[in-house]
Amino acid sequence: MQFYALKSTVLKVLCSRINLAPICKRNMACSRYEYVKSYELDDRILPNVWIVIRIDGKKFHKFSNAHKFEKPNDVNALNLMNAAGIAVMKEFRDIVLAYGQSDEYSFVFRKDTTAYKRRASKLLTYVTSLFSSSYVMSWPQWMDRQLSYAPCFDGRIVLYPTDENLRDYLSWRQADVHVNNLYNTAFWKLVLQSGLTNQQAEERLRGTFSADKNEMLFQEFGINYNSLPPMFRKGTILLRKRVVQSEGDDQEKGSQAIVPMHDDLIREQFWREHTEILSKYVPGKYVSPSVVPILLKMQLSEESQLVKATMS
Ligand SMILES: Nc1nc2c(ncn2[C@@H]2O[C@H](COP(=O)(O)OP(=O)(O)O)[C@@H](O)[C@H]2O)c(=O)[nH]1
Ligand SMILES: [Mg+2]
Repeated sequence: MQFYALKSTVLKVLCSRINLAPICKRNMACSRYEYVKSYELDDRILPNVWIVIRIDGKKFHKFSNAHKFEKPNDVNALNLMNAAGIAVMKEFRDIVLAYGQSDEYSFVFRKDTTAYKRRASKLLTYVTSLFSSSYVMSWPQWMDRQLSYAPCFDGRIVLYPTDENLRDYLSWRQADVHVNNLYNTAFWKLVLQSGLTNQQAEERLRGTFSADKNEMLFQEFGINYNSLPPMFRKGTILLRKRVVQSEGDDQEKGSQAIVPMHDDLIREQFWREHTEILSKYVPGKYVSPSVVPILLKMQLSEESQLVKATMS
């Protein structure tokens, strides 16, 4: 044992003299600096857990003002976020669901994904940078103003061991939209329509409950909160689906697409309708509605152009 240890020390010294790493194998291009690689940590994520990556815009309060987003909700800016979310989901096929609202997006990877050997830093940085670059690339398609400076997004990974934890996470994000959107809708009505200052509007809303804000919107502004666009009230859920024209169509023949929805995912009904999320991960069937959502229409027309191009 001692002899072996001595031999290996001698080997290390010799190797360092001739500029070779001590663990160099024959025919391997190594240098004495190679050992620094061993300082890199193994950040592989535990097996069999839901991996959620959430990105969030940096100082979007300022970014949205600088780019004159409509208040409280800018439909084009939200669709731009959705377009970037779709780009990420197209690239990472192990994402089974994504959920976006305001300046944030959450991406849920299937429990058994082996993408990038489940290395946390690889997954997090790829998703965050692809989202950011797609946001910038898609900007001109959605916004009629110039992008005046580069937006950036932070990213985090959260792991959830059970389906219940995952559902609670998504419910938490969707409940957040409801609370914020109700408040913001009331706040901006008071400011933009009733002429209150920001501070006066804040004071008026301080200590109020949801029911009070609903009542105020209805009585003072004739707005039934529940009739506002579902994207504003519920955020956007992205699911991988096979799109067919009618219920009787064969699912396998449908085009695969990332379908945006604005359903209530807190309810059991959502999980009963989309059983593939928590089970076998094969894209479920989606019957195209008469009014096809713009983000879906864009994908279907991209696909038909691709078919035309390969046929010609
Ligand atoms: N006007 C407008 N602002 C938005 C919209 N979506 C997001 N924002 C802004 O983005 C902010 C996002 O919140 P948060 O991440 O907590 O704040 P941040 O630290 O400034 O990014 C909101 O408070 C809004 O100011 C939108 O559709 N319209
Ligand atoms: Mg933010």
